[in-house]
Amino acid sequence: MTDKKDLTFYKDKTILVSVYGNQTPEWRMKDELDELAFLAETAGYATIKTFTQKIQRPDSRTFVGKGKLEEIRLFLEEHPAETVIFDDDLSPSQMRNIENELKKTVYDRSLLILTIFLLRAKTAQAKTQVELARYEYLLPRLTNMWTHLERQRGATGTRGGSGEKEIETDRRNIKARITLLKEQLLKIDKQAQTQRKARAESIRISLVGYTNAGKSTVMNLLSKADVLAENKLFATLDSTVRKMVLDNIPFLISDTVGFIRKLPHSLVESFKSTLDEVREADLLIHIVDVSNPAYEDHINVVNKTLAEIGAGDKPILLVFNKIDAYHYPEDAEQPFDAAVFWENFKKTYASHAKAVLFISAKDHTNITHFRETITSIVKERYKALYPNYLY
Ligand SMILES: Nc1nc2c(ncn2[C@@H]2O[C@H](COP(=O)(O)OP(=O)(O)OP(=O)(O)O)[C@@H](O)[C@H]2O)c(=O)[nH]1
Ligand SMILES: [Mg+2]
Repeated sequence: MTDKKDLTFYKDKTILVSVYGNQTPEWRMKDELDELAFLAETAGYATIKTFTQKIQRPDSRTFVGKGKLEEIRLFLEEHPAETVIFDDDLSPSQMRNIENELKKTVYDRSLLILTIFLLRAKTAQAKTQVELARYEYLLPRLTNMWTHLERQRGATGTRGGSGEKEIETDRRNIKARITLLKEQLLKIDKQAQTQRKARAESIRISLVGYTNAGKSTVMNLLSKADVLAENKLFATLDSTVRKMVLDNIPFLISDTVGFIRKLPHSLVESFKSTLDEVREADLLIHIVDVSNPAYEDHINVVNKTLAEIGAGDKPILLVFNKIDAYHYPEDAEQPFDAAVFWENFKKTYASHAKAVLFISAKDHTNITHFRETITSIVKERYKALYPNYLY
């Protein structure tokens, strides 16, 4: 969460709204809200208040119940926040209803993630992919966007006929833009495909994982690359490929966009070509931030997303990172032996991966062992590919 002293750095204040099933445990609610606040912060919003509601199923009209919405409205009368961020996706009509009630700009989870991607896209490929995903998100919501604009202009009352006409023109323009972006992406994909073909002979390893797990830090540590690694969500949106040589055996290693809970489908779709690097890899190194209490959920999200992009059956090296920041259980046996602890931990995951490792990329703990494990897997793979080569 944001340090209160830092609030002035942010251009906008926001409130967060999240609903949970009746059975959701407190720690999970806290974790999901922390993640949402972190997403908001990455997009440039400081959270001043969170509202949660436990309900069986979201309200079809306003997502949260009537009473909760009124509570939010009253809070907004007293406090300066121009945006309200929901942790889930809202239907176009839910978003419209909520905006009408609150008279504020409403973000749902997809729009928030899209906004972050838009802010952070640097290369032509990433920019085109995000723009495509954004237009696809906007298309069914054009009426909402007009309401936004009218509110900004301070217009009141119902919209006149000209608004409807302009929405129709916008719709046509956006459709044309989507077609153009798709064509541009096809061209970019073709170039990338040619590049990847040139690499097809090499053994390829891809770093994958939940956003902020430490993939880029590991990439930099292993390959001396210079990928931006920072404490922000989605610091990386492109794939970076580096050549490495371990024990005289060359291979390629790539770092790419991280995954997150409820990643908008349009983004997964449009980032498919960035994720080709993952799909075509011989080995995936799955980096997990073990210091995050929700690391198990994160592992599941990553596995599910990998399956969704067609990379669900690749050999995996499971690497638990950030052991320096891990909170050991308070009821642990005394005297506490960390080595035994991790050995037991490993057993839980042994069947899920080719190997399970525990490292700290920050403190360089167990990195030699990590390199050795990669070397032996790469060697094994080379032997299978080139059985007559002398090792
Ligand atoms: N305490 C601790 N922090 C780490 C470690 N490894 C990485 N970090 C920090 O975790 C944050 C995220 O690291 P990145 O390498 O950018 O993570 P990423 O997985 O590439 O994240 P995205 O590109 O945003 O998906 C940074 O602030 C790192 O300094 C570690 O071993 N211990
Ligand atoms: Mg990264």
